[in-house]
Amino acid sequence: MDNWETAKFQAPNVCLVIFQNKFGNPTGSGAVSIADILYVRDFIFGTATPTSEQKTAADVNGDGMVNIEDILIIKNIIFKS
Ligand SMILES: [Ca+2]
Repeated sequence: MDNWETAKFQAPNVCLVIFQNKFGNPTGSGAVSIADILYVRDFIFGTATPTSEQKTAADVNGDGMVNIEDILIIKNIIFKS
């Protein structure tokens, strides 16, 4: 069982919310990819302004801020899948 499977088992309601918020996928493409990292980078550097939905999707650790920590988590999602 991988971490995602474990999370679904332990907190199915939280995972449903994450799914609805397009967790880690601010581009809204339906899959988490390098493009999402570039998007989040643009949010951090202020060269792109996220919608509230994109900000929620980019804030993968849910701390209310979009920063390098979120990029590192998205990177882990990409390379562990
Ligand atoms: Ca965050």
